[in-house]
Amino acid sequence: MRLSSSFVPTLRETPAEAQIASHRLMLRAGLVRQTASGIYAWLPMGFRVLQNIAAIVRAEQDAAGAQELLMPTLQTADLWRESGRYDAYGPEMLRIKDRHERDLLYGPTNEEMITDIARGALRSYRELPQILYHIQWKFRDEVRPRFGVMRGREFLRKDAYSFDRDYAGAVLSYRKMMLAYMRTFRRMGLQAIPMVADTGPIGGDLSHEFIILAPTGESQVFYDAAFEEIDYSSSSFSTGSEADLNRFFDLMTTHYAATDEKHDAGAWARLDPARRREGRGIEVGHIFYFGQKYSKAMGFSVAGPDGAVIVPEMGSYGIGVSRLVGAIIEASHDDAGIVWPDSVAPFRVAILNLRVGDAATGTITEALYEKLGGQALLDDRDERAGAKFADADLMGVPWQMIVGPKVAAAGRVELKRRATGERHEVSLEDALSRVA
Ligand code: 5CA
Repeated sequence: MRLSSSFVPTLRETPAEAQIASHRLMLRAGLVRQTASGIYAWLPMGFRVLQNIAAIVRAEQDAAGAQELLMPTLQTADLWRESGRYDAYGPEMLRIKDRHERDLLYGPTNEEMITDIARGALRSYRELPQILYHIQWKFRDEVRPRFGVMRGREFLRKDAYSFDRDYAGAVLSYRKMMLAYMRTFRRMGLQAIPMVADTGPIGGDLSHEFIILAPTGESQVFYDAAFEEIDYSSSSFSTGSEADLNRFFDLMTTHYAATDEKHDAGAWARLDPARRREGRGIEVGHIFYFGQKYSKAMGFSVAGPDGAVIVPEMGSYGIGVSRLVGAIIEASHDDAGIVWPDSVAPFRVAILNLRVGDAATGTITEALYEKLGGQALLDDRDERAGAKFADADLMGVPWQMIVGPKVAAAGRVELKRRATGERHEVSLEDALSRVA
């Protein structure tokens, strides 16, 4: 992408309405714009990151055997009356009437809808288990939307729903999702810790939230250093092996981890001080087992063996895709701007032509741009070098190839790693092979 002809409206000034770093940086780097309270438009750079995050979530869901579908944002109130949640949900639910005076709502979540879809299609226990997911916009009419996309009213979430024959099966689905989540967050460069949580309006009796560490997080968290040392990759745990999933769950639940609300000072005191880790945390995911809550209320059953009737056991599993954009920035930024992890960065390399109009810098930056294809953002604007340095740091692309007249005359470039600030003068070939 050529910056000279791109829609990347960066801001020099810090927007007054933004209280936390990620919100300020998302506005300043031109990732999003607020269109109404708690509702955001994703501009080209922000949208690229959002899609990269969604792609990682999707890949790990698929690898765990979940199947993607897409349910609509609008739902009928009748569906929610079946479960009893239409009246129970309260003012967080955005309620709408269509032209025939029928009650609709903008979905805050999809337990009812997926149960309705499943009951219309599944007939036999042989068709279970199933895990279905979608990545779709949700709406919660939060009283106080704040912190930009971290607590919006409209937000993008992955939600998966599992249907199993029995409790043992539901527990396995739950553990499978837990493993998929740890891999998902690890791939985004995040240290996530699963913590026992309350189930709230979703219901059920088993729930974990996934907290990532960031200095500006909303809650204080305490955990055992063991979480940092676990190898979550498929070489140590397979989502297809029951024994692996159980061993994994035991690892996740025997080591100490708690938010301040559930902190147990006694258990903490017994932990070796060298293993104690403390920090601030942001919730980026939440998983629930709620058994037959929805299947029972909505009359969903399948034929079991020998004439038996089976009411499927269910769970639901959420990841805040749009919240993650803010959360990753909270976990990874400095005074100059965003520091994107390679896996979610909008571009891999920013090429800075420090003197537009100079033959040598022009030839070299164009050659690099052509070689890097869609991975590069070329700053070919007619701007001062200082402004280009500042914008490149602000936008946080992992590598910068800096091409001023002096290095260009020698046929070389300066390669800078955004995260460390390290800069080296290298040949074009070296620069290309290092970022590959
Ligand atoms: N149906 C269940 C599982 S999908 C559910 O609603 N879970 S939740 O309420 O815990 O939300 C799951 C995740 O969505 C949260 O961990 C968070 O990352 C994200 N989320 C929730 N509310 C918001 C919001 N207002 N803005 C941005 N992200 C949100």
